[in-house]
Amino acid sequence: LLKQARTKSRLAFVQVGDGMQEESFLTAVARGLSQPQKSLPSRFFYDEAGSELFERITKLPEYYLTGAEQAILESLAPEIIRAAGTPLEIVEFGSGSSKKTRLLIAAALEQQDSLCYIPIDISGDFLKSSAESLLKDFPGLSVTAIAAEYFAGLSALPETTTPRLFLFMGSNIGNFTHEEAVHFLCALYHAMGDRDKVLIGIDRGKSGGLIEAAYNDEEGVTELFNKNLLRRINDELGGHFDLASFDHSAPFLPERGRVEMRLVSKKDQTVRVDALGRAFKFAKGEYIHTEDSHKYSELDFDSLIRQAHLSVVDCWSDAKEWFGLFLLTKGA
Ligand code: AVI
Repeated sequence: LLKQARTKSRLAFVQVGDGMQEESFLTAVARGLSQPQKSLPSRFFYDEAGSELFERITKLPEYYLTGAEQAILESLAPEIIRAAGTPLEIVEFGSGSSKKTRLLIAAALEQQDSLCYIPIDISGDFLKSSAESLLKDFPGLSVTAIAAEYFAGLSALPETTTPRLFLFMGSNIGNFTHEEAVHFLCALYHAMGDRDKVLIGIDRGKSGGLIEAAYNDEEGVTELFNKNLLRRINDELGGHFDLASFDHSAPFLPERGRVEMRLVSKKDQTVRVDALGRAFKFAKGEYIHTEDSHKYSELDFDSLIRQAHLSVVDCWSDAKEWFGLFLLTKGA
């Protein structure tokens, strides 16, 4: 009981109000399914079930991204923390289970007695359970968990005088369009103090076959993850989607430098969504665009961050050079 109380006093939980968030699921579905090219924002994948499915994806043999990033951190976390400079606080966008972050937290606590970790994630339940498990394992840690989307989370950050290391790992930045990525990095730039740094995980350009396999796994977990959007519409908005009437598709498009996740209608069909009081028509072969996952060459990444007045101070790769971690600072 005492141990529980001790971890509780080191945990602060901030739930950012709905008014601060981007458009609601209801509005996004109404808008996204009314466009000539139907689409749904990928951030709605991550309710509790979706976050768990994503965790399963990270353990799939085909999904090389997590393993490659983990391998870099396993051998280089202390070096990364040293390059970032201590003492520091760690802020993480899209923290999920915080599994890989453990390595950075452990490395930071080797170099400073206490550490404040601020994970920002849209899945509040997931955030709470991972914070509790971190607090149990790291006595020197305190956690301020912020349940919010990225931009809202950024404006909810507490004031501090300690330099911060902002983490945006797992190729999460790849799910932004280039414009959105620049917009987000600019917002981050403005939230950063002069001594703050950013660590960004990038899925580097590589053979299309390897990339496509990662998004079309044998076990079909990515398919379930993709279809979780339709399941959410059914459960939360009174949708009548028959999940079996849609195919998961995830082609790699080299000319766009990205994988596109799609849900392809297997037949002509009309689907009602009760909460919207309307129905949506799908022609056979028509698809809902559900996610972009960009893969970056070093050159393209460099030009992206320059638009936000950030520059690379250091970078680390796995042995196969499939994944890169880039440490950025303000200025040229
Ligand atoms: C979270 N994000 C970086 C993943 C990706 O690879 O783009 C989401 C994902 N989509 C399908 N599989 C995994």
